[in-house]
Amino acid sequence: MMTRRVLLQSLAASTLLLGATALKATNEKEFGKRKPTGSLKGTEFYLTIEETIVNVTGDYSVATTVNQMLPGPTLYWKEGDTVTIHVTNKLPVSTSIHWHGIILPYKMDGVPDISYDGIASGETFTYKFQVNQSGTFWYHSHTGFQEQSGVNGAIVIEPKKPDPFEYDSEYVVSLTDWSDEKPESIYRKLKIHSDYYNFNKRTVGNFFEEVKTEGLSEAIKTRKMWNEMRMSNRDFSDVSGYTYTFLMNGRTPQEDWRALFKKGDKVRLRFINQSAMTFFDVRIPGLKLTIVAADGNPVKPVVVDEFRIGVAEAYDVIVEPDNDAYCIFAQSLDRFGYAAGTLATESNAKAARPQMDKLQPLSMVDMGMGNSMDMDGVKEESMNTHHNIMPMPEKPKIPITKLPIKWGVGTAMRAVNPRYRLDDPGAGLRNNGRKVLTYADLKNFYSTASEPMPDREIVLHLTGNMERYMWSINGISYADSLPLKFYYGERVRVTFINDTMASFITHKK
Ligand SMILES: [Cu+2]
Repeated sequence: MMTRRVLLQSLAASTLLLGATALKATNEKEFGKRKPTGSLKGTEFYLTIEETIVNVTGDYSVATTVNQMLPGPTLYWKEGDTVTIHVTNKLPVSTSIHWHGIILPYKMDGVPDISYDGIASGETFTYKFQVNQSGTFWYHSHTGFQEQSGVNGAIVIEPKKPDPFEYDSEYVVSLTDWSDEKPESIYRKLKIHSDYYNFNKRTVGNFFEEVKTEGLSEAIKTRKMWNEMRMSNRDFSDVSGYTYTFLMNGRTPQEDWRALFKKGDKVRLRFINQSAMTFFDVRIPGLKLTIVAADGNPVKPVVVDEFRIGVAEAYDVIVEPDNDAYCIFAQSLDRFGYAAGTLATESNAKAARPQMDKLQPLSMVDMGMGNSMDMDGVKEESMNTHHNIMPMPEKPKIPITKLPIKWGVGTAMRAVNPRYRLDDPGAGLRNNGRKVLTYADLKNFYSTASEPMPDREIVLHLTGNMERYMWSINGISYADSLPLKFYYGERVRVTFINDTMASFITHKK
């Protein structure tokens, strides 16, 4: 446990971190209190990135913050405006801000070593670009692990012409995963033991349960198969609630972030997953959720009870609450914890918190193996019966560029027969008695201006070695990779096949 004194000693011992003035200005009572996440509006913005002492879990810890807020301030822009954003780096190291999903000139994109040099310690970089879209987005540092330790915030862009749906009030609901541990230390532990934070691995007790339900020989076979694959079917996420506290708009479940509404109002909730590694399953017991936009783009409304939100995704949801209070409940995919808040008519109305769902073991299907594997006599049907998976729809023939895959220690597994799974709610959400959103439910509201068919398709395999915590594309690490060649004006479809059991985010622009 880190006490304030130890922290101060470690601060004093290191040459980095807060200036003396910041420490002096913080009196004992205020120490560790967090500024609530505020918002900034207009066309000119000033953001300062610095280290701030915070108390999220009961212990003092150091966050990298934007304007001393965790998460950073929500930026309100207007479609058509030109925005100017001055970002000052008061960290001892370099930083950057990347505008996630925003279409802009590449020099304004904020990715160090690709679009600019980053922002050196002590410097200010001014971003300036026209805003040519609308909806719910976010920004984050693209340097080191600063996004994990706090450099992230929401962006809300008001459209030129009204959105194709109605609402009376709105809130941003940002989800993050906070750790008092330095992200560098989490990463180091994962490099040494990839299952460091995963305590869900099978135990002897589980084995005897399996023997009861499956019989001895089946249980041994299953166990042997998983062991041969050198992984666990409880391996949901690498960094679990053991180190993470899940936050809703920067508040812990105990602090209970609250949003007020008037009965009869339609409330627009802009959910953004600003976490570093956590997928959340979100629901508001007692309310139907109408999904009206995904990643900033309006979709044909879909009514569901629950949705899974991956890292960096955003969903706009409309609810029509008519009781006094509801719980906004976002449990982590590994069921180690949850972020939660309250939607209420008055500030002290309370809503019951649901129980977290039980963990369902992963199946071979969850690993993208479908029924193509026949390992040690394990019947394909037994792995595939609990839900239906549609076959890959037949694609019109277009030229496909398949790049060679480099096999080696970094390419530990391969999805032999990847399947169409966009209509699958996903591990832990199948047959749970609730209507769960799937990617197949998402249809763009406005048709695209471009031709529906691409000129060319490029297939890329996301590869890796879970045990070594090594990740690559087509077996080639970033350091050794060559750029993909696109021709100016061509329309390309890039298909990613995830050969690993890990989840990935792909940036799309
Ligand atoms: Cu991003």
